Amino acid sequence: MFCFQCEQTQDGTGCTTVGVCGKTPLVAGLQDLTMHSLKGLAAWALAARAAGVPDDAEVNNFINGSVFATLTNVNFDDARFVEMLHHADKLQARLAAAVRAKGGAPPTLHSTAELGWAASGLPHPAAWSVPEGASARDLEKLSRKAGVDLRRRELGPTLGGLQECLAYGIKGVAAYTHHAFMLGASDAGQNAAIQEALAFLASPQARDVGAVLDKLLWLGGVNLKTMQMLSDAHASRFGAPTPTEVPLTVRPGPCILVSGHDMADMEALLKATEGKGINIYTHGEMLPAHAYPKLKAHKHLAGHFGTAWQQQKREFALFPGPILATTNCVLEPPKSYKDRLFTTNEAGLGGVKHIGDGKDYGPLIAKALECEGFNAENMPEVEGAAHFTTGFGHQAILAVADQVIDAIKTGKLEHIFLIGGCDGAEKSRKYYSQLGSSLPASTMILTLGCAKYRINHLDFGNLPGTGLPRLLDMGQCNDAYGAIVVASELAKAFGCGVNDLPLSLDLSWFEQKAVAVLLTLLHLGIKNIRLGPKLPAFLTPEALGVLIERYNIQPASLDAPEEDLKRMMANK
Ligand code: FS2
Ligand code: SF4
Repeated sequence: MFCFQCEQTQDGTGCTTVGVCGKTPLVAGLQDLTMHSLKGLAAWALAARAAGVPDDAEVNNFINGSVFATLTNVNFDDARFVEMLHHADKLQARLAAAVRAKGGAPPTLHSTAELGWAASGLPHPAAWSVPEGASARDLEKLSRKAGVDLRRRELGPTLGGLQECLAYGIKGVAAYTHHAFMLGASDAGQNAAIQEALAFLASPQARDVGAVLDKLLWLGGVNLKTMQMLSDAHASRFGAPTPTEVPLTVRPGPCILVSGHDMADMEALLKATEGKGINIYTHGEMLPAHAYPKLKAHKHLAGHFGTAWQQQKREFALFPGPILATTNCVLEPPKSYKDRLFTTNEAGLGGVKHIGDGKDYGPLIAKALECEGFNAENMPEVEGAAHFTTGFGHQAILAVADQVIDAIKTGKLEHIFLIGGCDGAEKSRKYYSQLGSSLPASTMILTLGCAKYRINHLDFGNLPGTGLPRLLDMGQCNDAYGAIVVASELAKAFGCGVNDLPLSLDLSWFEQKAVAVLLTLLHLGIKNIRLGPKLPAFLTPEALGVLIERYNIQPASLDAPEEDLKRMMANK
């Protein structure tokens, strides 16, 4: 196997024997093959659209969901990928028949020599299908001909890495699009754009470094629209988030813990457990659920338990009830809670119960009633603050925009920091806590994503001379759009560009949603972004050089947060 799509990749170069995330070579191979197959299905979907075949909603959602399944820490279940590969073939055959019926043109089947992967041996994705009778192991063997490593060797590390960067950006955009779809929002143009980007990767144009760089920035623009669609979908379905204190204490009785990002599942589960005496708690990225008016109206949405995804093995083991993983980040569970863990949507783990599209929460509810639940003996002691505060979406911040603007003009607010993104297991991520705790009192901090757990236990108080809290939790990584709205509105108010505001972005990245968000920031021309804890392994010094030259992207100074602080206060 070879995988270097996330920040924690082995030795900062690539996972080659087993993933640091726990991904096996079998699953890694099946994921590579899934991406190969989806490039072909995307090419057929584009051909169908060009031929005037009506948009096929099943194809669109299947592509987005399956791409999402290959994102880090989403799905480790080899059987699900084998199913996906077979289903992709069926959908491809359906599209091909529809194109023929309309007299349309099929996708151009470029040779592997034209694509620059001559040694691959696998045909162009639009002409490839699962060989009859192939087992999962056979497919894994075959995947070695479609793997990242081979393409990188043939294309060279710079072009190969940039192509992978595009593939990872697509994974992020597809994940956000799929999240929006789960909330009832979809957009034909966005689906077509994802397919265009996938098909581009199987075209000779992708052999040109300049064309790939252009495509990366274009995809950043696609992602901006996707994040807006997701933000609008959340607000229209559950109401705009409002600032909310979320208890970290627990109530006695049966309980269910919900992790991941999916608010549609949260709502459905709250409805399914209404009046059953079961309390629902959030973990990790589900914390912002408490801020949505229509979700917090359910009185048994009781509080928050635990911190970020990388702590799940310890924290899930301590939870005396079942756990529902709605999306990333999931990890292979130890025995201590495997029988209490359920996945749904694109999340998957071999041997763990999966709640399918029919959304029958019955077994999860039965498990909650069967488990010990919280009682006088196992109530956790909460150290420090008894609550987290969340719900400062762009709507809430813009409602006090006049006060923020006034604070900047009067010098009460010297600088705003966005410290957010992903969390992860590396010790070096303590940089974000160190930076947060060293910020002067005349600063405010926007945070979002699971990186918030590096700073949201700290007491920042209010901005002196104002009633404004200094730490504003804007929500999940999925809510990054809100930060863009706030920055753009402030820039408008001051009649300047976002780069001229007293604002610095210090981003903590881990997986491919963060790649998509970064591309959006570059698409918007935002400069001086700090990125850590490590720079992406898939970008060579040459490719990074382009980003540094154009956007002054800087690695976080892990050993000297005070140096970063000084430079950021000077807008550098
Ligand atoms: Fe956190 Fe993990 Fe949110 Fe990422 S729960 S790192 O995949 O999506 O941010
Ligand atoms: Fe390694 Fe990350 Fe790939 Fe997992 S997703 S195999 S940790 S690079």
